[in-house]
Amino acid sequence: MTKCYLIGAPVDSGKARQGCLMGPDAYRVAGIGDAIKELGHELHDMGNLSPAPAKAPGSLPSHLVCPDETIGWTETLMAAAEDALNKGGLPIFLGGDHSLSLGSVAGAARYAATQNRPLFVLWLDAHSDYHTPQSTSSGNLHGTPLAYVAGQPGFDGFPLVTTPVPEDHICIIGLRSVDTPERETLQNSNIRYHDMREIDETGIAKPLAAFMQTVRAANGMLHVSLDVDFLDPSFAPAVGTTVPGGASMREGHLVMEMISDAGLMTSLDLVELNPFLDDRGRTAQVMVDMAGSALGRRVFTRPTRAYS
Ligand SMILES: [Mn+2]
Repeated sequence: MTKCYLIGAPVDSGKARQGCLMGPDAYRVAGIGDAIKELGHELHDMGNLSPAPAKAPGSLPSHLVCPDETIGWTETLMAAAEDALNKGGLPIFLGGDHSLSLGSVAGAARYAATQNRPLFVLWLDAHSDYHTPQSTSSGNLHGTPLAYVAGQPGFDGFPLVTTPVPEDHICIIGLRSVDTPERETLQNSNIRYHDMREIDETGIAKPLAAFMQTVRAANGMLHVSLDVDFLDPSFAPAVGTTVPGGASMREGHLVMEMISDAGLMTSLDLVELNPFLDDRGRTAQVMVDMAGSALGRRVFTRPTRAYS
């Protein structure tokens, strides 16, 4: 039994296209609360939060979209993550665009440091989100959270990252849209990244199992960040950044079921759902089902097997 804290994060400041602010309510309408309770977990819905007032410094590049609001959200969500973890709970961030992860991951990292445990981050995404405010050409801060939590420079005015997540504690799965400068940065980093080509060739279980093994061996905490665009748009269309060729329904569930089997997940983001682009709520439903798998739902109960 897990104490699940639903944290509504209607963050829409990470990019120009609007709609993610409806995400938290769409998850509730799609039944995330009941799904959690049916799995035998304790449910605490913290409602929808609002960003702390903040003012971006003039030293940030002028083309950034809504930096004030994103700084404010980062403060708010860092505190919310720490609070839920301090209560012994599993924070589940109902996004909101991916800029919410600047706060959710930084908060989890700060908490992990108080426990003397390393934090690991599993990033399920079509993109690597490893831009800095200076390297992003679009100015969309939803493409920057991993760089921020890894302690990359350039995030003037954002809460100071006192406990950066080491690059080799980050694993990205699902990549299929990476800009050239980002590709170079990734190739020169210690981040583990697995693109769809690799998944096609080796299967999705293998790289995930290897990462889980590392987390377990280090007695790590694990933050999972699930971007809707990790999934193929044919069954999860409600996202502003659709890229064809994503994870299949079964690959998605397998990842979530393996996360549940491993019992290592300590916080979860559900991000980039844009209900305005959805088709009768089907993407919201798929994301709720994915969360259900990560929290223990099974078609059949069966002994855990090793994927190696
Ligand atoms: Mn993303």
